[in-house]
This record gives sequence, C-alpha cells and structure tokens, in this order.
Amino acid sequence: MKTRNLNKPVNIAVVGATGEVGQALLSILEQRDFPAAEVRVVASNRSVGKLLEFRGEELAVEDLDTFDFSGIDIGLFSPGAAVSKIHAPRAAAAGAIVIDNTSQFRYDEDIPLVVPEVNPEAIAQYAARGIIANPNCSTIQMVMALKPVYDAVGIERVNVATYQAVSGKGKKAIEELERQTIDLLNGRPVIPTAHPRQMAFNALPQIDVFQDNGYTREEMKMVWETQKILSDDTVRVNPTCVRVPVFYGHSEAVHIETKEKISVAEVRSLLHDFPGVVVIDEQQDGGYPTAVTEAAGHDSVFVGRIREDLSHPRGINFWVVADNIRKGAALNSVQIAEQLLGISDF
Ligand code: 3JN
Repeated sequence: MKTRNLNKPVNIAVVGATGEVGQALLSILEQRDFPAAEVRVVASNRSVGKLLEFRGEELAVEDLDTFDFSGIDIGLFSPGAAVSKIHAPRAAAAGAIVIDNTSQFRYDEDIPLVVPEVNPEAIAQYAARGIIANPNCSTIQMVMALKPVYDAVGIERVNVATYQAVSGKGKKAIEELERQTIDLLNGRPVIPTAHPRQMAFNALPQIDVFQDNGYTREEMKMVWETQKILSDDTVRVNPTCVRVPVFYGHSEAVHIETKEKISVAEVRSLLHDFPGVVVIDEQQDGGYPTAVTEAAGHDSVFVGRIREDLSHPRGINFWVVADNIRKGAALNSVQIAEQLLGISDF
C-alpha cells in the first residue's frame, strides 16, 4: 500500500454519493469546513452525469466501475456491502484510505471498527489493509452511551430494544412510508414493497435478514460490533431491533447490568461529561429527548430517562436517540477522517 501525506488539504472521493448517506457526507464535509482540496462524487453508472451541489459548485457524478482512485487520499464509501467488497480494496490498493460505511469489513480482525469518541486508538490499525469500518447506526449511538459507564464500573450485560427510522433502509423506504401514510389516510389499501409488512402506523420487529439463531442480522450486528468496539467479548448484548414509522432518528431503550453498582447521579454525570453526548433528563412531561425533536438533523447522541432498574441490583435503564444518518453514519465517517488528519476537536 502507498502511504499518503495527510498534512495538506486532501482529495476526497465520496462513493455512493447519491444515496442518503452520500448526500449527508457532502453536507457534513461542507458544514465542518473539512480541509478538502478536491471532492469527487462517485456512484453506480445509473447516476453518472447527475449533478450534486457542494460548496456552491455542481459536481458531476462519476462512474465507480471505471473510477481511478490514484490521487485520492480518503475514500468515504457508502455504496452497499457488495459494492464495497469490490471497490474498497481497489481504492486502498491505489493508495486511498477507505472509510467504509457498510458491514462488508466490520468483522474482519485486521480492519478497525471505529467510533472516534469511544475507540480512537483503533484507527491506527488501518495500515494493514487501508480500510477503516464505520459501525452500524444502532451500535454507534448505543456505544456512545455505554462507554463512560463501561470505563467507570464495567458492563456485564446490555438488553436493548431499538425503534429505528425508515431512512436507515434508504430512499425507497422513506418514499414508501410517505406513500403508505397518504394512501391509508385516503382509505386506499397498501401493498408493501420496500418494507416486509405495512410500515405506516405500524412497528415491524425485523431489520435486515433473519439468521439461523432466530435473531435478525441487524440485531447480531449490535452484538458483534459492541464487543469489537469495546474490545471485550464478555459484554453480553441482547437486542431486539424494530422499525417504526419515523423518517429520521433512531431511538433505543437500553438496560444495562454493570459489574459494580453505580448510582443514577453518577451515570448522569459521566454521560454529561462524555464528548458527543447530551443529557436531557428532567423527569417531567416531555423532559427527555426524542428522535424527531432533538436527534434529527443534529450531531449529538441524546440520552434521557436515566433510572435504576427495579428488577436488578446493578441495573440502569436509559433512552438514547441520535440521527441515524449523521452520527449513525456520515458524521462518524467524517470524524474518523478528521482523526486521520489530526484535526478532531472533541
Ligand atoms: O436499517 C437501518 O436502520 C440500518 C441499516 C443499515 C444497513 C442497511 C443495509 C445494508 C447496513 C449496515 O450499515 O449495516 C447494510 C450493510 O452494510 O450490511
């Protein structure tokens, strides 16, 4: 692998630029004034020639199949796992450092899986293959809230139920929720295509495909990724992932069992001090964060409803919301890139 000089404005390729995460990558690079000399937008040949706006300019989408990554310093990839499988190693071989948003490389031992506030030290391991994996959205917001408690008193077990927005499934899923909502309000029947069952006015206990053990792959991602990010296979994770009719922002009800007893006040204070986390926990009507009112369009992970588990001597419960497309995907990738450049500021 070639080495890159990252002490100068860098050349960036956004791969999968026309998707939900790709679009967010562009707007976050712009908002954070990322020191990019050049930004190229790359996607499948269906989108070639489409124009995307960046820093007041129109960028024409280029064809991933023929795109030459030499000259690219950092590739921000979100094209789907099967596509990353082919093109991320090709980009890395050409000398780019790839930050990949798909599940393709997350579980490979020699690929770091990084949430910059949680395990920034893992980034250095990118040198082996030139690829850094970005975790799944549900994992990212959960480990942001677990980490300060884990460091303080250890965590034995995590029970989590997610309430995930349709944007996690992409543009077609967003459009289907819009269409179904309108159809149902107008008394018309709905025929699901993007979601496995009716999505509007409903909750679906399935995200991604079923595994042999009866869990879905989204649920198993939360198990595998939490253990890898915390570098601790002894943390037991028991997830149920549910899709809800929300457009942007995932919510999670998290129940943890700690190794040593910790008070609610201590947990609140640890979370308050943790970078990237905002605590809203007023124990009155509406005194908690929600996906739509706090998370959507914002960068922080919001935590509320912090309380003792009445059924366990070392149990703590809380509620976590975050924008699944920003901190759950694009923002986390850009923060990894900032770490590579030594310009992170949390
Ligand atoms: O559904 C969600 O809310 C998150 C989905 C993420 C997702 C969707 C399709 C394929 C992923 C992911 O990031 O894990 C993948 C994948 O790369 O396997």
